[in-house]
Amino acid sequence: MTDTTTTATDTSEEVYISSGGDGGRVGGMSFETLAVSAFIFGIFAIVAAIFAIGMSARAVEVANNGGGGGGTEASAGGGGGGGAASVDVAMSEFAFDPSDIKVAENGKIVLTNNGQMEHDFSVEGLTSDLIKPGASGELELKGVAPGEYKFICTVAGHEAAGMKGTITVG
Ligand SMILES: [Cu+2]
Repeated sequence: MTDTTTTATDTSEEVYISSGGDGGRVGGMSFETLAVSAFIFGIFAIVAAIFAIGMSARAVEVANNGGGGGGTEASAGGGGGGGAASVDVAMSEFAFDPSDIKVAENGKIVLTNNGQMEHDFSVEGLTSDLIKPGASGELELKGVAPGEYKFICTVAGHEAAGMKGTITVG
């Protein structure tokens, strides 16, 4: 009895496999249901994907807006600070600190003498007063065109000893 049932089942399976069409209807109910479920699931997946793409597009927009704002702030800061309007420079024996300076066009150098000797600051024919040890002074760079220049201390021997540097105006 049991063997017969098993055989019958085997037979129907064989029919299903071999004929396809008939088997599809008989044993295929669950198969069709699976197919429909997979199809529906697929549609949901596509909708979800489109939604996700839309969300990421918005995220990109927000990021771009944020970046744009940041860029505006950066350029605003850069306008005043490709070189700052005022740059502090310390002097000593025998160096300027910093020796690589960036200053805005028509800006000024604020000098502080931390050394034991008098020093000055000279660039493009403009020279500060001699600044005594412990004192401070300024050199306004009015009329100096944007560009890169060498600056020095004009006291005899100081440039050769190291009191020189590069200044970028603009
Ligand atoms: Cu000097």
